[in-house]
Amino acid sequence: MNPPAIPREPRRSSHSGIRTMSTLLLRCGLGLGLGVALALDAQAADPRAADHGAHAAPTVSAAASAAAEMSSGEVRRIDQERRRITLRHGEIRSLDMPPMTMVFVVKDLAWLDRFKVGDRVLFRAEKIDGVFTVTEMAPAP
Ligand SMILES: [Cu+2]
Repeated sequence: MNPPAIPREPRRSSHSGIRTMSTLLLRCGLGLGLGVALALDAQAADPRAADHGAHAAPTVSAAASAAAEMSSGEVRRIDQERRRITLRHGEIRSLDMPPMTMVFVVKDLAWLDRFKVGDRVLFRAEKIDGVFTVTEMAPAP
């Protein structure tokens, strides 16, 4: 809630300026809406082109940054009931952690079925609500 404006000469002229501006913005918005509608039509006509435009670049950069943050480890113990996995891991730079063996909570319970004791893995660990959590996990290449 704004306090009522005190009417003064300089303000009055700027107020009319603002009104003109919002009219322009409104027109501009309508123009954009039309533009988006046309773009959507174009994508519908050629779904292959739209797919490349929308996904190619983000997928590459996401994969690259994920690989950079993955740490290597070996599964030492699996605890289905408590949703935990014990990993002997290498350095985890994002957590400033030296190599050690420790327990993590896993984000995806399916990993506890997929991986077995002795498996070598690449994983990403994050501290979520104060709990070290494996948020990504894959077999080591
Ligand atoms: Cu650790």
